[in-house]
Amino acid sequence: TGQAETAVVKLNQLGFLPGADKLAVIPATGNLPFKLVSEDGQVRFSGRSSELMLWPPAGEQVSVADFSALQESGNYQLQVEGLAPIAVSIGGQVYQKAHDGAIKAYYFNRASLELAPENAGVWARPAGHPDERVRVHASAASPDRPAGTLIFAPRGWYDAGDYNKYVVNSGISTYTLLRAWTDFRSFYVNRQWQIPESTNALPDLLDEVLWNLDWMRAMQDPGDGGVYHKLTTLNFAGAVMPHQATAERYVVQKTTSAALNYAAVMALASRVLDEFSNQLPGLGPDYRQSAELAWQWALQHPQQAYQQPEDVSTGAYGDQQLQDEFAWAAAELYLATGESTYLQAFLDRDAPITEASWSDVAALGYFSLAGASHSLDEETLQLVRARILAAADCFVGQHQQSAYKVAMEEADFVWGSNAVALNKAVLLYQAWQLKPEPVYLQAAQGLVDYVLGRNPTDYSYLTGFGNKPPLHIHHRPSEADGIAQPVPGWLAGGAQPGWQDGCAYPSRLPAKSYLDDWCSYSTNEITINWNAPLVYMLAGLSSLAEV
Ligand code: 9MR
Repeated sequence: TGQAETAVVKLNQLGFLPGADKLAVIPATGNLPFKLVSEDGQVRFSGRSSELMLWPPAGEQVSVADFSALQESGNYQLQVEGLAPIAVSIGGQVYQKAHDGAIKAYYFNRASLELAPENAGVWARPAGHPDERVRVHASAASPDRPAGTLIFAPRGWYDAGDYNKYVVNSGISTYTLLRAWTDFRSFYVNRQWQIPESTNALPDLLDEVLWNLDWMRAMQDPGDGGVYHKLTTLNFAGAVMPHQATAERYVVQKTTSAALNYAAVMALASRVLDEFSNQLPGLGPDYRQSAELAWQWALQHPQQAYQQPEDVSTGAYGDQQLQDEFAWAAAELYLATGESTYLQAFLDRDAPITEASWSDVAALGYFSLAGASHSLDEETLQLVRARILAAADCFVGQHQQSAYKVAMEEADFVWGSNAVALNKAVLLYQAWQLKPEPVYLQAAQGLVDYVLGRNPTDYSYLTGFGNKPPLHIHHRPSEADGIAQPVPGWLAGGAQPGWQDGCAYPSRLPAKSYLDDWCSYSTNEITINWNAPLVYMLAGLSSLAEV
C-alpha cells in the first residue's frame, strides 16, 4: 500500500532529444542518488536529485533529477535508489511516431468518409454524417435561406468525442496546423502518414487541413457573408459509431465569433494555398474574398454572441469577449490582402496576449504578424515581438519556480488543461523563434514532458504512446467500435477539479483530478483543438533535431 510501493519516477515517456533539457521528477524524497545506465550495463551519468519542494497543484513534495548533460543517443535505464528503474530513450527521432499519430488522429475524426483498412487498420469504419442535406435551424434563418432550407456542408472533422462540427473551435485547430506547415515546412514537405491523399502532389498536412477547410467554406451564407456557429444534431448522440448516429443535422445561428474565426482561417489558408495554385486553381483567391465578406459581416454585427437555442443542447463554444477574435482576424486579413486598414484594426483592438485557447485567440494574430516581419513597419514589429516575449518570460518564470519544472499553476487546471500546457509551449516556441535563448525551449520542453508523463498521474496523456496511455477516452468511436485499444494519437483533456460530469475522481487536487474512464468527459475527452498544439510541438521539436 504505502507510497514507496506506488511511487514512480515521472518523466517524458517518449524520451528526449540529444540537446534537450532532460528532467525526471522523483516523488517524496530529495537529494536522492540516481544514475543512467546504458544497454551494455555502463553507468553513463550519475547525480543527485534536487532538494524537496512543494508543487501546489498536486499538493506533492518532489525533487528533480537533471541529466541534461547526457547527450549521447541511445537507450538507457534511469535507476533511482529505492524506486523501480525506468527506460529512457535519447535520440533525434523520439517524437516522430507520436507526431504522426497525433496528426493522423484528424483523419480518424473525418466526417463523411469511409476509413479504409489500408489507412485506418483495425479502426477502419463505414462513413458517417454525409452532411449533404443539412437544415437551416430557425435561429439561423435569413431571407435567402429561411428555416428548414437544406444546405450542402459535408466533410470537416468531428470536433471531439462527439460528432458535431463547430466553426469557433475549428478556427484555432486549423490555424495551429497551418502554422505548423509555415514554421516547419521542411519537416512536412515529404512527410506522409498514410491518408487517402498520400499519393497526390500536396503534402499530407495540407490535404488533412483541406478536409476541414472544405467544410468551413460551406458554413458561410453566401447571401450575406455571415457564418453559422455550428453544424450539429439537436442533442448529443449516444456512444455509437458515426454511421449509426443518424439524427437530423442543422446549422445553428450566425455569430460574430464564427465569422471572425472563419475570416482569420480563410485569410491564412489563402496565403498558404496561393503557392499551390497549379493543383488548386482559384482556391486561394476564393478563400480570401470570402474572408473579407465574413469580416464585413462581423463589423456590421459586432456583438452577436452565441446563445444556445432552447431546442439545442450540444457544445456552445460561447464567448462574450470578442476583441481577441477581431484582432486575430484583422491580423490575418492584413497579411492576406496587404491593406493597411486591417493592420490599423489589429492595433486599435490592442488585445492582450496570453496562451491561446478557443476563447482567446489574440496570440494567434501576434504569431502570424511575427512570422511576416517583412510586411510590418519597425514600430509594429517591435510591439508584436515585445508582447510575445513578455508572455513567454512570464511562463519561463513559472517554469523555473515550479517544483515539477512545469509552467502550470493552479488556475491553469481548467477543462482541457493539457492544451493550456501545450499552448503555453507553442507561445514559448514562438518566442524562441524570435529570440533563440535556451530558457524558452527549456520551459516549452517542460510542458511537453508534462503531458507525456512528467505529471502526478503518471499518464502519458496520448493514446497509443508511452508506458501508461489512456485506454478509455471519451470518444464515441473508441467506445463503440469493440476494439480494446482506443483510436491512437489523441490527447486526453487532462486533469482539472471541476467534476462537471459527476464521475468518481481519485482526488480533487487540480493536477490529480483525472480519470481514465468513458464517464469523464470533463478530463478524458479528446478534441481537435487540444491535439493541434501537440502536433505543432512534436513537429517543432523533431525539426530542431534535424538541423
Ligand atoms: O473545450 C471546451 C471547454 O473549454 C468548455 O469548458 C467545455 C464546457 O463548455 O466545453 C468544451 O468543449 C466541448 C464542446 O462544447 C463540445 N465538444 C466537446 C468539447 C470538449 O469537451
